[in-house]
Amino acid sequence: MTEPTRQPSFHSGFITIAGAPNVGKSTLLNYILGEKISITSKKPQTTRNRILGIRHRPGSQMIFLDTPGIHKATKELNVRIVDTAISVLGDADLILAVADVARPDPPSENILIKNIQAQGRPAVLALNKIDLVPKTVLLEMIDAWSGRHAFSAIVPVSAKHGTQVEQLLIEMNAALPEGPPYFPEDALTDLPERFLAAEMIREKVFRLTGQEIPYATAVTVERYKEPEASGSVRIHATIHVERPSQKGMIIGKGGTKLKQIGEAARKEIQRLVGRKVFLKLFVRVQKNWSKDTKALRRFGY
Ligand SMILES: Nc1nc2c(ncn2[C@@H]2O[C@H](COP(=O)(O)OP(=O)(O)OP(=O)(O)O)[C@@H](O)[C@H]2O)c(=O)[nH]1
Ligand SMILES: [Mg+2]
Repeated sequence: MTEPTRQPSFHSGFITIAGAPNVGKSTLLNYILGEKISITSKKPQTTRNRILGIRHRPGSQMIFLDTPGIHKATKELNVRIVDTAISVLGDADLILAVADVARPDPPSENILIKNIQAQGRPAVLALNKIDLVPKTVLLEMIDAWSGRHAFSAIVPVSAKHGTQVEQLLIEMNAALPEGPPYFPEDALTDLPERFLAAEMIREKVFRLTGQEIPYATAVTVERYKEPEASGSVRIHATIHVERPSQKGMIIGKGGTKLKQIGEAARKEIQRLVGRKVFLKLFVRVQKNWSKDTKALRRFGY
């Protein structure tokens, strides 16, 4: 009698990327995917929704869920985005906790650890931004973190430079359960282009405006018209702010700021959809939207 041939096992699962604000979660996701789908900026609380991205490897499919930064929130918008992050932890087969070695944030990290322990799922820790600290500091960090929670693995990385990200992927692969692929082989995300377009516009507002402006901003897409044949994608989008003074700052002197935002966003969207994009931006005041439950829901939070 012949032995039945054993298929090599396939591993798959959902990996929730979680951590304090600004630690580099979205930068890490983009590096892993080799494609920018999650917006990033120097300012905390950039990500506001669950962002799904799929990494296909021989023998595995890793479905990443990027989340907003977990912290002690007081403002209604932030309370909501932290709730989103914590609920996505519950969808995970594996949690990828991310921490910043250059700027520890113990209060937020403690909330993260508490929630990981409440979920009782396996977790791998990426200690990010190792390019910013000397080795001695890093070794102390590894030591301190290994005493805080029983992570399956702790991997020092630099998401910005890609250092040790392959090692991190190998550790995560090992921690994933056996299972079939959940998405087709060429799928990158489940997010509609319309949503990603709004996000790219929001990123440019985060990167190109100062003070409270990014936090007073939401973006909606009113019109997203696919081209007939090889024409351009036509997008009409609105940047919502809370006060007339903020509207003035988004538009800038002679419309220069809005033009800058539109041009940078258009290039990003074009790269993402692989077609020429025509983008028209509007700015509207929606008084105190970030404290208005109905408006928050309308803006997708
Ligand atoms: N030097 C250095 N900077 C990094 C690294 N990874 C991310 N950054 C920077 O850290 C900042 C925050 O990165 P994000 O990816 O937006 O961080 P995040 O954790 O997604 O932030 P939120 O969505 O606000 O919670 C950006 O300016 C990144 O360029 C790294 O490995 N080294
Ligand atoms: Mg982010």
